[in-house]
Amino acid sequence: MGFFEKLKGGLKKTRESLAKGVDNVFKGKQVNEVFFEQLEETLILSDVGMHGATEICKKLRDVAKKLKIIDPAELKKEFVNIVSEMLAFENVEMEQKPVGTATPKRVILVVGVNGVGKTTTVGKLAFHLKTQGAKVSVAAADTFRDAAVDQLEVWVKRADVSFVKNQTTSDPGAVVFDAIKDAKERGIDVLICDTAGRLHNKKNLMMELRKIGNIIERNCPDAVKEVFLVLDATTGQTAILQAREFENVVDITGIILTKLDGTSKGGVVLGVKSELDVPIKFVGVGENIEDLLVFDPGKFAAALFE
Ligand SMILES: Nc1nc2c(ncn2[C@@H]2O[C@H](COP(=O)(O)OP(=O)(O)OP(=O)(O)O)[C@@H](O)[C@H]2O)c(=O)[nH]1
Ligand SMILES: [Mg+2]
Repeated sequence: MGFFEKLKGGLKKTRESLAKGVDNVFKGKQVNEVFFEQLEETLILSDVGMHGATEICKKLRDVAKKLKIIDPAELKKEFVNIVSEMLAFENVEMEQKPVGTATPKRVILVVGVNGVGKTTTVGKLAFHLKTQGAKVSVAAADTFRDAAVDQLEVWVKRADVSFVKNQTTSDPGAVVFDAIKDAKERGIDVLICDTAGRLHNKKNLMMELRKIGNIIERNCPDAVKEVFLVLDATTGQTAILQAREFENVVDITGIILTKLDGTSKGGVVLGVKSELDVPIKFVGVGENIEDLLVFDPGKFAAALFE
């Protein structure tokens, strides 16, 4: 299956709700106040959120006025353009070149609350980067949940990449430290660190993440450091609230939105972009290793609305 078909397939439920609702509005007779009110309401009800819905409608109003469009069908194309422009982000960090000859060149910390799909995503991401030719290693820094290391190891085997674990320690920072050392010895390009989604309490979790971040900073000063926040699309607007909490603790460089395939709340993608100043880097559209897609704003908007 091609990239676009896969994306479209993953968005099936969202297409059935959000895209259908939007289509109905655009079937209206005339672009007027009622039209914009209906569009805004449809977007808000489809997890785009108040902020995103208002932004889209304001831009669309401006375009309609400027181009003197009164036929809704004609305005649809502009709507898709606005959505893809809104989702676009200037800095494509995955392509940013690391400085000097750092090893590892890139360290990715994967964070998020429990159950959102971190470990699965680490496996998929390792596979994706390996397929692109990178030498990848994965660190099992979820030392909290008993089965976490074994679960990750299954993914690492599937992806066929290096793995660093230490089941004798409960200190995730120690595992990351070991993994960095190992990565330097082996000449690893990208080190991906899985983390716990739950500790004894939220404060503990956030403090641990900050500590891990400091260890990476101190031991890999020249590497490109990324923090990917994993959000579960099925939780809709709650995902945005979670992101705000993590934003206070770590510098999130990208968002990975998982489980798009299982939800009609895919509209949250638009909300994420409009509410948080962080780019969406990947979307998860299934439970298999190749079910992680690089987020492409134009293709996403097209797959959803065309
Ligand atoms: N359908 C679907 N399921 C997914 C996707 N990503 C993850 N999952 C499922 O979500 C469940 C939780 O995934 P994990 O990777 O264990 O989540 P986690 O964030 O590591 O969980 P904790 O380690 O407990 O915090 C698993 O059953 C995954 O198969 C996705 O894109 N689509
Ligand atoms: Mg996990």
